[in-house]
Amino acid sequence: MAQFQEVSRQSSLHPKPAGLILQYGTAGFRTNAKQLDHIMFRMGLLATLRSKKTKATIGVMVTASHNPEEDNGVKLIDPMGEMVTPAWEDYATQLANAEQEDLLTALKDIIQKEAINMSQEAHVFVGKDTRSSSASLSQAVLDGVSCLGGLSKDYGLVTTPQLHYMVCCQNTQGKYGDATVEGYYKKLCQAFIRLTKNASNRTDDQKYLCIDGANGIGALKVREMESYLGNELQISLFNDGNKGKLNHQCGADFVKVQQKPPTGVEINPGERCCSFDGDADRIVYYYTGSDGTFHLLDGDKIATLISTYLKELLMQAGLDLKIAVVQTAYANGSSTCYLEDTMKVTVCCTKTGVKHLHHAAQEFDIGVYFEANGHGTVLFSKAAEEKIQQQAEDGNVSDEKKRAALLLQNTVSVINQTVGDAISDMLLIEAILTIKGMTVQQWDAIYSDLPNRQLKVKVADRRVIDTTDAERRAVSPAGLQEAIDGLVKKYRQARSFVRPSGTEDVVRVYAEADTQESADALAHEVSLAVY
Ligand code: NG1
Ligand code: ZN
Repeated sequence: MAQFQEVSRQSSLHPKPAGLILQYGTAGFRTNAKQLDHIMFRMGLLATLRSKKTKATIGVMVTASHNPEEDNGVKLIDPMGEMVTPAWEDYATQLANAEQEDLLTALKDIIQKEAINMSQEAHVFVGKDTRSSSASLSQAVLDGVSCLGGLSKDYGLVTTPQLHYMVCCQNTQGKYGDATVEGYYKKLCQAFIRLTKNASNRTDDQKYLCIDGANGIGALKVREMESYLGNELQISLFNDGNKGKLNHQCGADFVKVQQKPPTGVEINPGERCCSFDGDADRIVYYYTGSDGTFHLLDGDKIATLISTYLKELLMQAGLDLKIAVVQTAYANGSSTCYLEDTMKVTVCCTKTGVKHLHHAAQEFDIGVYFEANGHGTVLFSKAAEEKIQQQAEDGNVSDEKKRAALLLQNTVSVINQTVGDAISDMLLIEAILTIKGMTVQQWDAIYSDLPNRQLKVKVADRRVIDTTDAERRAVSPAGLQEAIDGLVKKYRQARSFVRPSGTEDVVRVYAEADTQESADALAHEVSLAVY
């Protein structure tokens, strides 16, 4: 077939370095950009097959998120904006690792196993972040798509969640919104403005927000969005990419892991600030006290704020919908206690990685999911959205119930339900603080985090560590869990676990305890037990 000849011809322009083996991990492929040209071409091929198979548009995002500028990566997006299925992750790994002369065989193998009709049309949306390597790498994806006769739309520079949104809009025939960047801004900003209009006596302090753009795509997109916000949000944007290096000493991952403010941001005491990561799918908030102490409001605090707000609105609207919060083992113990004991909401714990949280959240009427690092969103079931809409439109309900239902309706619209989205989460948080008339300090005071520490340990082979119970306990190597249990017993309110990273060649260690000294000491001792 001509298509396969074209694949052979073009693949020689995107050769695989012999012997290089890469794995499609939690966030797709991610490594030094120099090793990725063949991967990108092949992911263009695979996305085209996935589109033919699903008879829907598939997304391909070129980004390495919070990794250093020298890295890059690629991730496929399924029709509803979600991650691809495990079987297709395996195909991605097989196709990526086939030596040059075996590529056609590997491709035909997938076509046969999935019984793909090669005459079916294929549509692929492609997006990229601001890394210098992203331009040529996304061109390699486009080359892969065209080889197999797929039609591509290149969105150019977009955030990861924007591309997820476009894919979902396209495959729902516009029911979720317009598959354009402008459509995205209009939907989110209009909902935000409707929400904030509900607040009486909104002060200038409430309108003012300081953003660290991590010198990445999020900064560019915030600038683009500003004109859609009217004067409802006044943004001071730092680390906008004009001077600094992507993710270097800044961004959500740096702030969360280092537990300190990013460089490049002028923070006045008490001021509300937030940081995006390199592809704007994560967000954390923070402020400094008048004594200079740093206060972080991470994904757990965000999940608590959002779920409290939603629970109150559901009560006011007289709607009986089940709300749950989905977390991972990295969630601060205080947040879990507060949610379960004080808020009385269901809390689930899943393995690390957004696809696990997303999946668990789909089981509820309303599922709020956040990783502690600030990646998360809220999912509303179809039935929940319908009930909210009915209540908002019902002529017989009280004004109070109607007002709450209308707020819920606009809240649904401001949220990007396809994936965690720093821009959408930021608008939601800003709206909630405004509606509740809450300062960042009051939000922070809902509960106090247990001091914690995260460390990375380099080992010869991280895969020797196997875990169970949503990664909270190690089942191998033998004796490791017992050693951790013994160390944890030495400290108060302590908890610790280890797991192999899905995105870096390291083992991650997490510890929390009653004081920072104890958390640091426990993390250190556990990391020694990992060797
Ligand atoms: P790994 O490297 O598997 O820990 C990290 C984050 C995840 C997730 C992925 C994808 C932590 C502890 N881990 O995974 O939560 O965001 O990257 O980006 O933050
Ligand atoms: Zn990211």
